[in-house]
Amino acid sequence: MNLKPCLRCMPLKSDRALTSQTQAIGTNQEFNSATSITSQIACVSEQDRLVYRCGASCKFASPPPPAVASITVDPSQSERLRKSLIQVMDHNLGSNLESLLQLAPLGAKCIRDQLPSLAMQYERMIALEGPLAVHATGLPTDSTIESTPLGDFLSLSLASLVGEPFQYLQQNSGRLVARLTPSPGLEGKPNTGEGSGEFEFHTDDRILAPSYSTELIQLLGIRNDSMASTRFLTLPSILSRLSRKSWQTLSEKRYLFKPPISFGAKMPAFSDPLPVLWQIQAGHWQIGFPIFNCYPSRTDDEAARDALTELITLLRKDRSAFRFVIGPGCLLTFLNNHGLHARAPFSGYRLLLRTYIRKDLSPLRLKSQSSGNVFDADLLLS
Ligand SMILES: O=C(O)CCC(=O)C(=O)O
Ligand SMILES: [Fe+2]
Repeated sequence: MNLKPCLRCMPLKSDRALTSQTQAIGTNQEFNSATSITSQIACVSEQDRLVYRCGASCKFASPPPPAVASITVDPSQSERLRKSLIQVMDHNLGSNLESLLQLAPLGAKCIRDQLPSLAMQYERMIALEGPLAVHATGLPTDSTIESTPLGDFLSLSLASLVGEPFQYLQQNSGRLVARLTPSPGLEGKPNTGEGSGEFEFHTDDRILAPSYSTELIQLLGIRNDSMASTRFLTLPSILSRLSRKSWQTLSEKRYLFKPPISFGAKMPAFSDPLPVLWQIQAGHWQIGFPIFNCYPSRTDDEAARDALTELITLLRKDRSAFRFVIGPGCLLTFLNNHGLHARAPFSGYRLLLRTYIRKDLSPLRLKSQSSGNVFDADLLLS
């Protein structure tokens, strides 16, 4: 049989490559029907991860791991972890975030010892060798909402399993572990973590270059009275439904992005022209796309507008995203640029602790000429 390279083995390079790929592989519907005819050149969708096989030489022949790793922490494990984290914190002079950050490697050791599967999934996720998201329930939580030292310490310790936590000065009062709850005056506002209106599909902080923005977004639930849900839609699931033409257009520098509300009003009105989709290496795609803050860079670029409309329509119709209620003791951590996330509108009290995590903060430190873990986003632009 004449085996053709699969989609991931032959990444998009030029219009010519695009045409031959389209001929070789056809539409996504055809991927599925091809599966039943031959498994040799099959491109199958397993849950929402795409598995492409183009024969024995295919680099991607082994099935990928599940998109979301789910971990249930039982009450005795949770209690043990609470005690050991509190014991570490007792060595601390105060519960301010700077001193908790110093102790985070010790907290990470407690997690590694007591919840090894959670630690392992974090490591695999950030290495891009495992799930795109990790979901855990039953983690120890604080009993009050005014002060959350245990949640703060757990957040920093989890971050320290795989890298460093960080924050931007302009967001959430520059608090390293952001407290996501409606801010006075912003209640009901859509498309911001500081409001309670619907937060549509997005990645965080597209306005900043990928080397200055977060790799992981970690959300730890403290309270969620109306059980508002958070959705995560993986990039493979999006790409499997996007036309090849729009995929190509969206991967070109033809879009402008507005900064998020949470960055305040001092930012420039728009980014330079950027793509929505890009490759970090051949066949490994990433996405940076706040659905509510993206525009074609030229008003006469109809192809860019059509591709954007196709993507937005697909997302607004989506019923396949993973859905989580991040209640007390629930953790959802995902790769920012490997999917889109969204949150339903809600009423009642809700508090999540959000931590941004990168393997390495040196690009931000170098660019902003600052040390520490909180960065002035203005210095990271351009
Ligand atoms: O509140 C949530 O569930 C998600 C919040 C969010 O997406 C954000 O703050 O960027
Ligand atoms: Fe977000």
